[in-house]
Amino acid sequence: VMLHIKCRNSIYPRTDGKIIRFHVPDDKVNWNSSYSMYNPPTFTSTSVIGQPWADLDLSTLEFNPNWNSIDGNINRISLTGKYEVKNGYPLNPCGRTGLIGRGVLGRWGPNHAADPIVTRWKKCNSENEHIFHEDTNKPILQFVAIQRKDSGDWALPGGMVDSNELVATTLKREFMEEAMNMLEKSKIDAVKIEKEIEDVFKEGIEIYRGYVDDPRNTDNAWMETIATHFHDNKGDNVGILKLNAGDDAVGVKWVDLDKNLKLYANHLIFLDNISKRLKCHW
Ligand code: RP5
Ligand code: MG
Ligand code: MG
Repeated sequence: VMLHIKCRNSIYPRTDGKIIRFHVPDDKVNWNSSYSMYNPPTFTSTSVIGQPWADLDLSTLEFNPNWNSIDGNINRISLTGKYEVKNGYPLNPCGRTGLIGRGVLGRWGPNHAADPIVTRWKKCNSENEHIFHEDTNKPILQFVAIQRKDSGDWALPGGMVDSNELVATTLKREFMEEAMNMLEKSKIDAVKIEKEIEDVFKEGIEIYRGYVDDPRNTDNAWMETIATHFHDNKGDNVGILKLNAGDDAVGVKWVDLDKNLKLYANHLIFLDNISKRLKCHW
């Protein structure tokens, strides 16, 4: 498991700085290392309470989730393996975060997301030739990034897997919502958009499945994702799409892959994997 960083020693997001995580040094992250002073605050945002997509509070008598299993139509299985449940509360498989509760996450335990990584080669407009990076002499690859409304960070256009939804559906849906503003389009345009992305989304290669080092994670709720790569090699499918930010994205653009990018959560690791695969500039 990874050493999570973005969900430690920080102010909890979307709380106007009111919720501050308990300090967790690197050597106290693991649940097995004793930390007798550990006394984190408890926080579950009012924004999740009573929502149809969210769990009930664990103190609710009639709420008895089946941990580590498919619980009705809710997937409570972690991609990281079996997680522990202590005093009725699931424990973050990557260790302490300095916060008890659910924060702004809907589910106790794993919250499943999917991240589409859509790429094309950077080309010279007039000649249709690859552009090589001057330092590495390797061709530059570009991916579709969105700017998140909540944190302002640039990120992959990913989102939560709805209950009973296939991951393949989530990947397409979130791309269309966040990078193509599908929710604001007319029925006719929506059908056009679906048609336009069809070819590229046909062939995806899974490049990551597991825990996400997301700033919203807590000791009892965390993000997990399946990241899938869709490459438009000739650049004539998504390569020519009209990008338009929508839903919880406030910006969208093609970004050159580079190891120095600053991205949300641990999204940069996913791209590192792709750079090795396609032997592009990194
Ligand atoms: C990250 O949060 C995932 O990798 C995915 O990109 C995203 C899903 O959450 P929302 O965008 O729906 O907030 O952990
Ligand atoms: Mg979304
Ligand atoms: Mg999203």
